[in-house]
This record gives sequence, C-alpha cells and structure tokens, in this order.
Amino acid sequence: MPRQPSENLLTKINVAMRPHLPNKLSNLFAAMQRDRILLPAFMMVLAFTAKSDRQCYAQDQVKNRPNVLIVMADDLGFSDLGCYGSEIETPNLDRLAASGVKFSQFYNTAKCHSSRVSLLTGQYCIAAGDTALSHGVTSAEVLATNGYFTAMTGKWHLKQQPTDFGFQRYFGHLSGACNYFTGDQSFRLNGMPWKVPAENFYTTVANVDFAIDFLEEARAEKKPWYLYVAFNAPHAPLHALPNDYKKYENRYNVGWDEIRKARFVKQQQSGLLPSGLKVSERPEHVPSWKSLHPWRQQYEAKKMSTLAAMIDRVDQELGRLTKNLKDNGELNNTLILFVSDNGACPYDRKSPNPTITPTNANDSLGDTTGWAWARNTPFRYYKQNQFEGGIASPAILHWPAGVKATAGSVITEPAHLIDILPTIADVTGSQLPEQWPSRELRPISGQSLRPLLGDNAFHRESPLHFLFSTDRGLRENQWKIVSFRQGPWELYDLSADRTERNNLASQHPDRLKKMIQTWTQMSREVLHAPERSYSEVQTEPRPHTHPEWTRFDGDLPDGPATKGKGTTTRNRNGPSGKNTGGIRARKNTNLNIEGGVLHLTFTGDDPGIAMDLRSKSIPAGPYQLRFRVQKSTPSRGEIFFTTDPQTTLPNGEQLSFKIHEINDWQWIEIPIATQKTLFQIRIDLCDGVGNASIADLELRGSAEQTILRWPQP
Ligand SMILES: [Ca+2]
Repeated sequence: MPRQPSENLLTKINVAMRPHLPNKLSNLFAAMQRDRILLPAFMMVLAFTAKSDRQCYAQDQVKNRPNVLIVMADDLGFSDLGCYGSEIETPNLDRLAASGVKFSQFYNTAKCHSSRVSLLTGQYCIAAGDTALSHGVTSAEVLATNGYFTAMTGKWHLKQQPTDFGFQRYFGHLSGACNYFTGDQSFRLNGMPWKVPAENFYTTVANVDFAIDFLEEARAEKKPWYLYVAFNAPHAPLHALPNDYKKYENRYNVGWDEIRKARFVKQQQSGLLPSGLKVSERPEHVPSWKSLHPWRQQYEAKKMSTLAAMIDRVDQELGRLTKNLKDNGELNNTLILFVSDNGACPYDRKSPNPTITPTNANDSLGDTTGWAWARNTPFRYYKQNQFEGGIASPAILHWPAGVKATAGSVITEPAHLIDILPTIADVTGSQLPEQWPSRELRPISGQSLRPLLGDNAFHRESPLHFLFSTDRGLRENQWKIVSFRQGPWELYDLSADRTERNNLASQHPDRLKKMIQTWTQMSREVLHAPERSYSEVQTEPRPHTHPEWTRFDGDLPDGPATKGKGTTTRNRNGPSGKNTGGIRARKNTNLNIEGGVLHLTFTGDDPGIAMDLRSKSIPAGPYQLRFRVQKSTPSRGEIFFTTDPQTTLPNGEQLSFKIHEINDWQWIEIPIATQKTLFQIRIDLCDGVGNASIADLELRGSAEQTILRWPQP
C-alpha cells in the first residue's frame, strides 16, 4: 500500500512555506491536505517547490530569461496575412516577420480544440487526454514552476478553465465561439464569471486590454512573464467593427479567382514558396466567380470584407500589444510566436441574406467555401482536412535577442504546434516534468525548434502524425500520406508538390504501405487512440465533399433564382410541427435546414425531432441510427422508437446517448437491436432550451448499408 503523508506534516509545511509559494502551489498543498494525496506526488511537489524557490532567488540574479508571448488566431487561412500573400493590411505582423523569421511549413492539427491541446502540452491531442488534458502538463504549469508570471486571454475551448492549468491570470471565454459584441455566458476573469458589458465591447480588443493589464501586474512583481493570447477572430460568427468593415467594403467585388491568383504571385515573389511550385486548381465544388448570380457575388464579397476587417483588427491589436512591450523595453527579449489553429473554414451555416451589414451584435455572416479556398492559397481543402489547406499555418517568430537566423528569412523545415512547449521550455531554462499530481503523463512528441533559430541543424526524430475525426495524415521527411474523411490514402512528394496535385500512391505502393503502418502504429502507441479511429480506410474513391460546404446553387429567399442547377433544402423554415425533409420538429423546436444540416433551436421543455417511417418500405432490423451532432453544452440525449404500427411515441422503446463534445462535431452511433421493422423514431438532444445542429443523419441496416437519409429530397 502506498503511504500517505500525515495531515499534520502537510499542514506544518503549508503554513511554514505559504508566504514563499506561488498561489497555485499553496492551493495544491491545501488540496493535498484535503484529499490526502499520495506520498510520491507530495515528494514531487516538494522537489518543484525547492526548485521554484531556488529559481525565485536566481531570478533576481539572472535578468536575461526571455518573456514569452504566444498568439493564436482562429480559422486564419495560410495566405491571410500580408507577409503570407494577402492584400489584407497586417503591417504589424509583417514587421515582426521582417525583423524575425517566418515558417513556410508550420503545421497545426486542422481543428480548434486539438490545436489548443497540442500548443499547450507538446503532445498530439488524443495522447494528452484530449480536452481534459489528463495526460499532459501545460506550458503555463511548466513556466509557472520556473518562476514565470503566467497569463492568458481569449478562447479556451477545453475542459475546466485556464486557471486550473497553470495560468495565474485569465480573461476570456471558455466556449469555442461567441458573439463578438455581446460575448456569452462562458466569460471568466481569473476563474470567476464575468459579465460582458452591454456596450463598447468587442472580443479582439478586450483580449488585448486585459493582456496589457496582466503584463502590468507581471512587471510590478518583477517576474519574467508568459502570456498566451488566443484570439477568436476570424472564426464565425463574422462580426466586424464598423470602421474596420468600411475599410474593406467593396474591395472583394473582384472575386475569389482574382484574389487567389494575386496571393499566389505575392507568395512566390516574396520567396515564401519555391518558384517552381504550381498552385492547385479551383475544385469543382467552388464555382468561378463570374458564374455567380450578382446577388450571390454581392453577398459573398461582403463575407470577405468582414473577414478582412476582423483580421486587420487582430493585427491592430497586436500592434498595440507589441508597442506596449517596446515602451517597456521588452520587445528585444520577448519570444513572440504567432500561429493559427487551423486553415480557413469552409462550413457555411447561415442562410443567405445579402442585406446584412455585420457590424453590430444582431447581424452576422457565416463562412463560405469559396473564400476559404482563396484564403488557403496555394493549397487544397480546409479546416478539419489533413491536406495542406487544413494544417498549414502562417507562423511568425520574433525574438531579436535570441534569433540568430537572418532577419526576414523563411524557415522551410517542417514544424508543428507540438514543438511550442519544448521550445519555450528550452529557451526559458524550464524543466519538463515527468510526473504531475493526479495526471498520468505521456511523453511529449514535439521537439525544441531552438536549433532553427540559430541556423543550426535540426533533425526530426519521428514523423508528424495527423488525425482529426476521420481525416488523417502523416508527414515523413518530404513524403506525406493523407486520407480525406477515411477515403483511400493518397501519397504526395511535398518537396516537388507541396500543393498535393499529383497522387503517387499507385507509383510507390511499398512506401505507401510502410507509411500507413507507421501512421497506424503511432495512432496506437503514441496517441493511444481508440481503435475505431485507426480502422482501415475505404478502398473505393468517393467524391471529396462535405454536407456543410456552401451550396452555390441555392436560391435567394424571396429573390431571383441562381444560374446554377439543382435543388436545395435551404430555407425551408418550417414552423414547429411541420414536416420538413421527412423530419417533424416537435413542440418547442424550430428546425431550419441548410445544405443538408439540421439547425435546431429549442425554446422550451421536451423538444426534439421525429421521423415517421410508416409509409416507407424498409427491411427489418437490426439497425443503426447514425448522425453527427454539434452543441454548445454537454447533455444526455434520448432515442425513442416503435416497432409496432399500433404504438405511437412517446410509447415504445428508449435508448440514451451522451453529447460530450462542446462546440465540435461528435459522431453518435446507436445500435437498434430489434429484429422487427421500425415505424417511428424520435431524437431528443436535451430537456430544455438551447440549440444544436445535426448532420449526416441516417438509418443503416445490418450490413451497414444506408436505408434512409435525412433530410429527404
Ligand atoms: Ca479554429
């Protein structure tokens, strides 16, 4: 049996040392007293305490430890900054790149929360324990242990809150996205709920207001500091400050074909990308700008004006922050790293409304696949896909006191968010712990990038692994394998074909096979991923599409028809009870279907949707009901079904499931084990008010064949 330290001993140590301890450690002692934490953990904390104490002393002697500022933008495309090819005005970031370095092959994980996990822990998301961070330590915990003042502002998007993971100060929202002008209920200031002011509020600005306040505190305490600013911009809802919007209004009437062309020219002229590289072609799912109806052109141009204004504002606020560092003599010895969590977002979740000007709390626009394509120039695909368009991030590193590489140079070595923690631990002289109370740590997969900053040789010890939902990839030297939503593996030689135009899978079957084995082995042994996430890919090629990509063939509500062909379920806004696409919205439920996605708003008790199968000719069970759901709060959902024409809902049988992903899509797969034939199905996602989206809703048979899909045409 492990021994536990006596409560008396802990109490004595806590009382004696409290004045010398950082708050978090002091709190930890209190928690240990309360929870009788085991001796090994206790001894480890003592070791850290001793180290921390020594270093507090040393800190007065050693003045040259750098401050660290990590900035992450949200859904920023590879080409969205001036120094990465954009026409959007980002002079402050361009200046940092000109006097620092920029990376041409810096990778993220293609999605919001997983990128945040990797940035903070140096691990792949699943390995770190996903949003619970149960198998990792954060950079804030590592640097706080080494005497740094630690602070964060902006989007958290993980479990608990930043103050539970080593950040001594925090301002921001715990949610994945919110209204830029009015925020949401998840705002916190230093661990406590914070009410968003009714006026004069815009999240991007507030993040820097609080960041500057926190830095003032760090300076008063005469400590080196670590600040992590996680802007929510330019993530949807698209909302811009009026003056920023005005600056870009009508600038995008030229359309995405022209903008993409101009960005690519600028990328090559600036030396960011090799001159022989070919830009990827416009995919079939994005129409040419010229083919769009004028109302759609006007509407799409507005979206890009808003995105540009939001990105411009990020740059302005960063300018304000870096000026604050300069005014305080800190710019020279602060390591600043700017990255994005994923490529531009193609998901179009709002009905078209060209009359909106999104410069106030009540009006916002959504993303669009057309501009996402241009914003990821020169690459293919988008947020969530493990193609370069999803995972390639602009990355600027500025640290005059520490970077020996030529100012303004481009680092072409592949790097990844998992490298951030080892890098900042390295440059700050902080130790990466092998143990941490109440967490079972797994090894860090990232490596310190410090050799690159001094023009020294860097050797990547293990291939870079990519996995989000069913999208997969592996980068090993110049080779990359990638699978689009569990479609067949593709193989590319990125040294000649960074834009992934020539699939070499059939020409190099041995290399492909070996890389798939490596990917699978890493999924199992490094990520500890659940087995289903590395099950084999489909062998039959399928078109690369997604139900939430913009459908440009939709009609304008009450307006002129588009030039495109086809039909759309967009805007069949049914009042509660009306049957839409084979789905009936129950009482207290508003259903709006856009591009095949069900957007549900729950206004009272007992909401949900129901599907009546009595007129369908379907085979007998067993079945599987399968869909993806996105919701902003966790909840318990229920399925009701009948297998007898005389029984009506809510009588019948009942199954339950859990919605645990917050704001991200989660697959729900429910086996319905009956041998009889289904007559009615009902899905409840929660008990009361709220909202949710459902996509890819289908009933499958015992051979996993699709029997029915909703919405029905
Ligand atoms: Ca994101």
